[in-house]
Formats: sequence, C-alpha cells, structure tokens
Amino acid sequence: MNQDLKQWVDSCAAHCQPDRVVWLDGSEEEIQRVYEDSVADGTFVKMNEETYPNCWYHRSDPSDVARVEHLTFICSEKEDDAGPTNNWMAPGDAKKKVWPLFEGAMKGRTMYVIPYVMGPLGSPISKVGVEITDSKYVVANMRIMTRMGKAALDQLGDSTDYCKGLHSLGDLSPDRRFILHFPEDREIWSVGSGYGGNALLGKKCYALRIASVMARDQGWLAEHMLIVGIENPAGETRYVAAAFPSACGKTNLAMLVPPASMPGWKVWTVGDDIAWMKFGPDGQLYAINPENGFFGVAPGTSTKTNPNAFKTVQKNSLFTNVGFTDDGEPWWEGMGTEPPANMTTWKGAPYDPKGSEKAAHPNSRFTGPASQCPCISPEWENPKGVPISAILFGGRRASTNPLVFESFGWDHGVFVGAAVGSETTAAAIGKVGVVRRDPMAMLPFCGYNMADYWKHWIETGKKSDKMPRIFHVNWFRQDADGNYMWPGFGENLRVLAWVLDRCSGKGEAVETPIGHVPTPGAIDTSGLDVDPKTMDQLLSVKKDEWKAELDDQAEFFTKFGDRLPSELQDQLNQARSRFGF
Ligand code: SAT
Ligand code: MN
Repeated sequence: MNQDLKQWVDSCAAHCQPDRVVWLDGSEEEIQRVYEDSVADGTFVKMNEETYPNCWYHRSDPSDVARVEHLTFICSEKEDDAGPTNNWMAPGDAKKKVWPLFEGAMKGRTMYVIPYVMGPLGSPISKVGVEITDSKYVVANMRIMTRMGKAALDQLGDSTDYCKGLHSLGDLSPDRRFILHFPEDREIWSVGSGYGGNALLGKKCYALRIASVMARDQGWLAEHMLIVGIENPAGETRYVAAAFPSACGKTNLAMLVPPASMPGWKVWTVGDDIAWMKFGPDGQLYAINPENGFFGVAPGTSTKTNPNAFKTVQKNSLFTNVGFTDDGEPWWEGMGTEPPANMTTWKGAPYDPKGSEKAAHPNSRFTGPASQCPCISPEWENPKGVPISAILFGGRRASTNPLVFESFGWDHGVFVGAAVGSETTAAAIGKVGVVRRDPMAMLPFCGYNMADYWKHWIETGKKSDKMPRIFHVNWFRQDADGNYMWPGFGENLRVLAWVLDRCSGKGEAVETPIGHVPTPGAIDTSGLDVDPKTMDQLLSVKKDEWKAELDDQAEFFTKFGDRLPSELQDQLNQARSRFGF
C-alpha cells in the first residue's frame, strides 16, 4: 500500500467522517453494487434494459446543472500567478473558509476512493490521480471517463506523483459550493456540486487546470482540444487538434461523418475534449486523449447530426438531466424524433408538449465509453500518442470571423488563439450568447496566469521546426437575417480538407490582414446548397468588423499589464498595421 496515499485518505476520512470508506478496484461486480445502492438511494434510475442495456438515468439538483466559474478558484501562493482571468483565493483563506465545509460532510455516507489514470495505461504521457468522493454519480462517471481502480494503483506504485482530489456533495447549496485548485500542491477540493466539470475531478480540474501548470513546468501542453484523425482516399491519415469553447461542437467534429460528396474519406476519433501533447523524438508534437469516455451535450445530438455519438451511448452509458420516458428511455430536444407521450422532464415534472418547459436541460449530458464509438481511432490508446499536423482554434461567432483562415506562422497562430472570442453557452452558469474572449478555449481552464500560458506557447514553438500549422475556424457565421450560412456537421470536412491541403503545401489561399483565407473555389462546395455569393460572405474579412475586433482584443490584453508577452503585443500591432488602423 502506498503510504503517502493511505495517510492522505485517512486524514480525509477523519475530517469528513463517512460511515465507511471503500477503495474501488474498478471491477464489474463492484460497479454493479454501486448501481444497486444508487437505485436504492435515488441517485440513478435503471433504464430500459432491452433498448438501453446497462444504462442509468440521473436527475441533478436543479441548481446544479453546469460549471460554476464564479465559484472556481486557483489557490496559488501568489495572486499574480493565478492572473486576471482566474478567481484567486489565498491557500490560507481556503483552509479557513472551505476546509470546514468538509468537516463531517460525509456522515451517513460512503467515502469512495477512486484511483485513476488519465491517458492510456502505461503511456509516458499519462498521469495518475486519486479522487475521494461521497457521490455515487461521480463514481459511475469516473468509471467511464477514466481508467480507474487496481490498474491505477499498479501504475502509481509507491510514487507520490499523483493529483489528490477531495470531493463532497456537501449540502449542494450554491452558497457553500467551491471548486478549489492548489497548483503548487497538485491538489483539488470540490464541495457542494455533483455536476460533471465541478465534480469529476480528473476532467477539467486535473486534466486542464492542474495539468496546465505541470505542462508549463515540464515543457508540454495540456489543452481543451479534441483530437481527430482524417484519412484521405489514398489511405493517408493526418491528425488535427482543435480548441473550441464548451458546447461549441467539439464532440460533433471529433466524430464527423464524411458527406456523400467525399467518397473514400474517413474520420477517426481520438478524443473530444482534452489533449495532452508532448514532443516525440522526431520533433513532432504527439497528442493523447487523457479521457476514456465522452461527457457530451445531449440536446441537438441526433442520428443526423452525430450518429457516432448516438451509437456510442446505446449501452453502458449514463444520461443526466434529459427527459425520461415511461419506457425508461432518454429523450431530448434535437434528438430528431417527436417528443414521446408520457415523459417526465429533467426536473421530474410531466412533460407538456405545448408548454415552455423543455424536456432536457440545455446542458444535459450523456456519458459513454470511448471504446463503444463506431469511429474510434485504432490509435486512440497508442501510448506514444498521435502526431499533430494542424491546430484549429475557433468559437461561435455570428460575424467577423471567416469560415477558416490560416495564421502566418507559429507566433501569429498563438496570437490568433489568444484572441479567440466566442458567444457563451449553457455549459457554464451565466448569460448565454454574449461574446467573451476565450483564449485557446482555456479561459475557464487555465490553472495559472494566462499571460504566462501564452509565453509558454511561444516558447514551445521555438523548440522544434516541425510545429503544427495553426488555423482559425468559425462554423457559426450568420447572414443579415440571422441564418447560419455554413451547413456545418459533416460538411465541415470540406474545410478540413483545405486545412490538410495547406499542411502539404497545396491549397489555394489569398493573403488578407488576418491570415491566409481560401481563394474562391479552394473549398469544394459541389453538391452543397451554398451559392458563390454566400461563400464570398463566409470568407469575407470586413474592415469595420475587424476594427472593433482588434480594439476588443487590445483591451483584453491590457488586463495582463507587463506580463503580456511582447510577441503578442507585436502581433497585435502588426495586425493593425496590415489593416492600416
Ligand atoms: O466541464 S464539463 O466537462 O462538465 C463540460 C464542459 O464545460 O466542457
Ligand atoms: Mn470541454
């Protein structure tokens, strides 16, 4: 038994005072016992065993349905190390204010100890964490989302190199809800929420916030990116990593189905949310997916929009805050079928098809094993990772950003990533649809000063002459009437084909002040209901819009004072002068 781990678990148990402590081994019998207990205490309802075998339905507290960015803190020793985009709490204050919330918090409950590995077992890029929790919902999710149990303890051995995460549902009161990260100690405390990103501590808390700090210290990258392999008709596969904010279609892009107009193309999913990237001996960046499953947004997922996600979650999966039918099946808006009769909403009320209450919460989720995904990449568990040819940044923007452009080089690409803006979504509590700057889609997930993070990106680019090319995409541009101009989904492969063409020195482009934009005709639109005029609009770079955009980026950068890397200031100045501003 790892003594360091045992001591930490003992001390947490002494403080939280659970009725019993259970170390999880990850076996099938064990999880079935947890499910049985969960049905008894109301955490889960068993779903229809015929149509959804081994699937489980969960309704959360209605006040606990998304990440709480205002209650998420970085508890570094120095406030400046958290930076202007993070909430900061002094470690001493955290101990005074939040540690007492754990005292006796697990009375009458079971404390589960979940050892887990993020990344393929035995991979030099993978890392061990241990989560202590009193939530069976968390146990069930972690069993799908990570490699957990005995295998993780075996990989850890006697090492003290693991992330400690303490989680309690507490009393679920938003007034006593805190998600704290101690980057110097590689430790996480989460209390008062059972929601995914707040409570599955291996995910955003470890694999992004804590890991981003480790990556800075150790010379690698921990990013909020999907990883996808794209195979052309000649059988050559190239890998792309892409960062979009939460609920902007990362899962859909990762599992894209090639359109009928592109016979011979195949798309292979490696990951849909997080990428850990390290240099290989050949100087290329290699990425692994630290996760073992998908925690995806349910509404809008249909056999049309994402058949692969749909097939992934037909068995051994969890459904949270979707509608629930009399037959024990899930339903959500945008599932592509009429709402069934006799359904209860995510709040447990009878569903009224004429009423205004939705069946599913807009941030309702499915949790499904990656191994069940029909298009899972044969390389997804390769311990070496997959070589990344291109990095895409993007957001949800009604205007300004063209469908796609390529940066002029690494530093300019870092600037493009740092300047990403996106309309907010339901994945976090707060107003939906307002544009905010979300650098590299990491605004809520960077565990240290964002300016230092950009510097780390700039420095990383100096280490190799085989860095991926950097692009920006926007599937969400609208016309004057507010209609989306680009069909999205499978058709996005047409854009990826241009991206990969650029990576192999082909792909026609015109130089604009923001970067290389495809020439008319460089993106194949044959068979698409997008006329040349619309395509023109989709690819247009409008001076007045970019004036406002660069002003907003400049204002955002001023928040960082002297810590802003000079390279980014230079890039901003150059962008302005290319426009003549
Ligand atoms: O943070 S979650 O993993 O719950 C979802 C998201 O915001 O990407
Ligand atoms: Mn995410």
